[in-house]
Amino acid sequence: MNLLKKSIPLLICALLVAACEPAPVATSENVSETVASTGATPEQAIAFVADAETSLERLGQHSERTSWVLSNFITEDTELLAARANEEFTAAKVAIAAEAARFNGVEGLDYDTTRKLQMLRSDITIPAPMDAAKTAEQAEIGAKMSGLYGRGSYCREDGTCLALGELEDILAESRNPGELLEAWQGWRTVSPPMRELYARQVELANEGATELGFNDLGTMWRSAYDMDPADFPGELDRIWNQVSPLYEALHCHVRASLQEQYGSEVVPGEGPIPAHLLGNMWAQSWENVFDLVAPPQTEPGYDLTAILNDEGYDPISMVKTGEAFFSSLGFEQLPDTFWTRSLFVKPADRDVVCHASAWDIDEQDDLRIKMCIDVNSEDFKTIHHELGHNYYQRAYKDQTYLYRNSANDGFHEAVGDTLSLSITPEYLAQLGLLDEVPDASGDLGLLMNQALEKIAFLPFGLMVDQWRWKVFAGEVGPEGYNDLWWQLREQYQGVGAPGERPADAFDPGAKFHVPGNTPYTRYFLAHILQFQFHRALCKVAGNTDPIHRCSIYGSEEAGERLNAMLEMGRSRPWPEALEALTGSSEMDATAILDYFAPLQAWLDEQNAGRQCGW
Ligand code: X8Z
Ligand code: ZN
Repeated sequence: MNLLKKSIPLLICALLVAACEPAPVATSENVSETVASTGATPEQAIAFVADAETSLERLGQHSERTSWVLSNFITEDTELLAARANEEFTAAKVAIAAEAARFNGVEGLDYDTTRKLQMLRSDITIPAPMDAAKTAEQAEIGAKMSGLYGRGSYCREDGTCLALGELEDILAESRNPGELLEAWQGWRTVSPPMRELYARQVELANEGATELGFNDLGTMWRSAYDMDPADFPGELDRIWNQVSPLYEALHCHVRASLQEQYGSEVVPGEGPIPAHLLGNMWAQSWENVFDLVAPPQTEPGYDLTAILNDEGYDPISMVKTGEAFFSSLGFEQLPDTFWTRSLFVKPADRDVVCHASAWDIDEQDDLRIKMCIDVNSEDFKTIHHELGHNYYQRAYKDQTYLYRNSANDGFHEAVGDTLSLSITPEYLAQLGLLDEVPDASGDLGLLMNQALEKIAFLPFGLMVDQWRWKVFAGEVGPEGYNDLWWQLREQYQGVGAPGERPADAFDPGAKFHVPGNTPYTRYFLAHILQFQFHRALCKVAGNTDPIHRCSIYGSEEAGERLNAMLEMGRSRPWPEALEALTGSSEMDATAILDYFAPLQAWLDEQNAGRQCGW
């Protein structure tokens, strides 16, 4: 599924686990040194990779199916079945990673074999130790934590219980600080039981990572970017430094506006913004407080949620509209099975994982999404996000197994969002959803709305893994998890916990991707990349307007350019894929800064005389 879990499956070493040597990877962040060749030949390496791909593909598909059933039907049985399949898959991945060490230092290896061996050594999100009991324990912990999250709800003393979706609605709609606080704290009652499970999982995964020659799991995660993992954090800092002044300007204006709404008792003029007031359960995007912070007399010009409802849209027609966007770029329609096998609506009679995801069950045509769609603007965009995963998956389906993935994980998360940036007033008018295109005087409102979603997200997208990397590196133990979480939220986002947190709180666990073990830096990268993609595709489409007014809808030229990158999958290092689409091989934030330039100017005016920062 994507939430990119290119879970790879097993083989060869299964019976040889004890005999397999760890596979050191030569980077400056690692303890191990590259070992000399064991006398293996290039031909043996080619055969090893081919066998590994066959085996992993078979096990991966099985694991994917059990995860699909679990996510659509959470019970003790499906948890157990998924855990078993995952255990088998992880054991296979680890065994193969270890055995790949046989080929370290072999001379004369071709490009693909070298690249694939490196992927086999390091692309395991949660490696297990090479001890069968520990592998099983780890798989059970994973299933348990996902179950705690998926089934989680907040029950009041009077016995009424609220699911995450209902609590999120309160966060989005209420303007009553007491109600907001209750919903915010309520959802965080699901995560304290996860803390010890998480700590044990970290211990086991770190043991697995070190057995494979990595310093810790964080190093392993940072090894997936076609560069020395030691350089990756600096690359993130470089990009963050480009955009942080814009974030700080937005933060300053939003804090001042929230203070007007709630008073300085609730929102002090200096310091972090209390996390329950930003319209979102994790304060990760702030578009639900648009009405409180919007530039005066600059409506966004329309309310997409109201339009979708007035025009009688339902979940299926929303997805059809997303599909039609891709069709307008020249992509083939989705297969019939997409429509019969996907989950579009929250079932009334059972627990499902509502967090949206896209699936590629057989790595050929069996594409699906799983979402609990509500008819609103946010879900309309999320549909495009998920379809972006599916179209990427289909574009690279003719690659060999290990290359059936995105250039880096940020690319996968960026594709659908790139199309969402083209949901402009012009596009809505083309669909007949707007009678006339609002003039440029409404742009500031539109830009504010986008910034509340995209700019507000950036430091959150960054800090989740800054937390995990420190946890994986052993910088804090379980008793320090929560304090570190809030320290980083303050540092990056300027957002603070509303009041003291209970001693047993494990607030990171209340965010899907932590119990679900989905790396999160990908979303930070995606928020940068999607603007680079958008700017490049707008140029290909012949757009001459400012890029915030550009829609690539209907441009087959843009579709072709996009597809040229998508079909490369992961066969080449990501800078080459980026260059194929944008002409540049560097991730950089100038496109996002260009897009928001008019808003930045307006924010700077508003903030003149205000005390900004936290
Ligand atoms: O998890 C997602 C997608 C599925 S890959 C819905 N996103 C992140 C989140 O919800 O926290 C998209 C934006 C960030
Ligand atoms: Zn995604």
